[in-house]
Amino acid sequence: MLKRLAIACLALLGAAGLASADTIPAPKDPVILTVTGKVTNRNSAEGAAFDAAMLQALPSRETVTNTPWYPEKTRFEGPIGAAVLDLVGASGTMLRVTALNDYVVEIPVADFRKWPVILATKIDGKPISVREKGPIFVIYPFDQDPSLYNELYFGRSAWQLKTIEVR
Ligand SMILES: Nc1nc2c(c(=O)[nH]1)N[C@H]1C(S)=C(S)[C@@H](COP(=O)(O)O)O[C@H]1N2
Ligand SMILES: [Mo]
Repeated sequence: MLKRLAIACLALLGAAGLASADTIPAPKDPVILTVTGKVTNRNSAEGAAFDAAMLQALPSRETVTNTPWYPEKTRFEGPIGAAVLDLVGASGTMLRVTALNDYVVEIPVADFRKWPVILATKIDGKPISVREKGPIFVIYPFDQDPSLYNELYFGRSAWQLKTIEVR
């Protein structure tokens, strides 16, 4: 009987451990990205808030590509968009992204599932300053799929990204 009780307690502790592993810790540094809307894993009233270190810890990609924004091939690096969506438990089909300059554009969630779109936080290995279209720049893998190299995807490449609303 006592043994059964002990096993039950351990099972409960195990479940609690898993649940806490799923929650997102509070940011320690300034928040640079907030994901709102249809998200289940939250760490603030608005949704899931990230500082630079939290984004840095996620699976990332390096995209080296020509772009309309820079005269030369440029190396971008940052978390994979799909990893961010998975972490926050996003369930919608559309992302309404907003930039510091109040630029707003809609990105289908399907884009993040189809391609390794990154939320670039580094350019040529260095953090992207706000003046240089940072701190976050949505970058499609133009290097991998040349069919992305057109106005539709340039328009979805929001720079100075601030919030993602999942709807
Ligand atoms: N933050 C922000 N991102 C943005 C835009 C913008 O005005 N603000 N314009 C978009 C559009 S429509 C295009 S074609 C490219 C143009 O970027 P550029 O104005 O730096 O050439 O960036 C996209 N990302
Ligand atoms: Mo555009």
